[in-house]
Amino acid sequence: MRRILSYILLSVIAAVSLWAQSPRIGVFIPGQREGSPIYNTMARGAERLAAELKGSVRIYEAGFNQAEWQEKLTSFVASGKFDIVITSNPSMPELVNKVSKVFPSQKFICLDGYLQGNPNVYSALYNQIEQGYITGYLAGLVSISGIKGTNPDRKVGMIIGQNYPVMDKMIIPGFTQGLKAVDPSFQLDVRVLGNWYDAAKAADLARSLYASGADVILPICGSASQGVVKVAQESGHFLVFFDDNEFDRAPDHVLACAVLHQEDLAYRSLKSAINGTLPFGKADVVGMKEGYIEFLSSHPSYIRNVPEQVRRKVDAAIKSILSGQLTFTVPSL
Ligand code: RBF
Repeated sequence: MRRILSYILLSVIAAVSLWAQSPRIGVFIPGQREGSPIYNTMARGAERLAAELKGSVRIYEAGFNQAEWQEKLTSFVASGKFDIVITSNPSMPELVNKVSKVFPSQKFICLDGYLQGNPNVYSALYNQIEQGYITGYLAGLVSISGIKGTNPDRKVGMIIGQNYPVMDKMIIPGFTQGLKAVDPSFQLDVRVLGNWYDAAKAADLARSLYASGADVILPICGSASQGVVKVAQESGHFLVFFDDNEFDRAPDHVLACAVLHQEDLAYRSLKSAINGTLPFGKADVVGMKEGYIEFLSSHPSYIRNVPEQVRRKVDAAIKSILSGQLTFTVPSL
């Protein structure tokens, strides 16, 4: 009996340490990696950790048909090949929660999403109000600055892939609050693309927005943003970006970029999952103070394109967020 018990114990220890030594990571991308930095950086974080620990990583792109995601996630998990599955976007926690009920021994990490209380799921939501506020504040200040490419209309645009709770309750309100901190009469014109890939349609929406008096557009539409960049370049207008450093795509037209440090968040949360220290069941909210949202205020394009008095005001706003003077309450989603 004692021999059997010690055999079982040894096998368990072997299995646990095997996981710790060479973890098998599954990355479920709800969309395509190409053209969506938020997915690419998640995959990079997983690849970095797998290389470091000599583990394996499988990256699965589920494509743009959202009706298929739950089934695809189910087959991905059913393969039983992964010690941990990581995914990203605010719609995934709900699907993961369902799939988790069917595979109760599978551990999940949901980035850019919020789910509390499932003992097999850890989630981390970005405080998108901060990212929205800073880019909105900058866009508003440049729009009224009178520099070439701006006009006196108090109008700024957004092109979004689709509406979803984080967009409607955090990103749009944060961006609007930033604009209105410059001048309460600012109007935000939001156009909905209906998908995350149609660059030609996004270009049409951008043309129409710029023609209606918007001088700055924030595109949050995945790889379709290529169409918006093209139109900004052709028509001599401005863009601000979320998620990643996008200056090189149009150095004279991209005014500013806020970035999400999703690669680090993926790397660190996977690493602590593997070390057994990730608080599964918990939902974190991360933002500027935690170092996961950053405004790229020292990039040469930013310094060249944005007048100094604007940059000084934006720096002050960032300082007040970091010091806790300016805070944004995260709504329930
Ligand atoms: N962002 C992208 O960059 N590419 C995508 O393909 C993409 N697909 C999304 C699908 C759904 C259902 C939702 C809710 C969000 C999606 N996002 C996508 C937006 C992303 O989660 C995030 O809100 C923005 O990138 C802003 O940080």
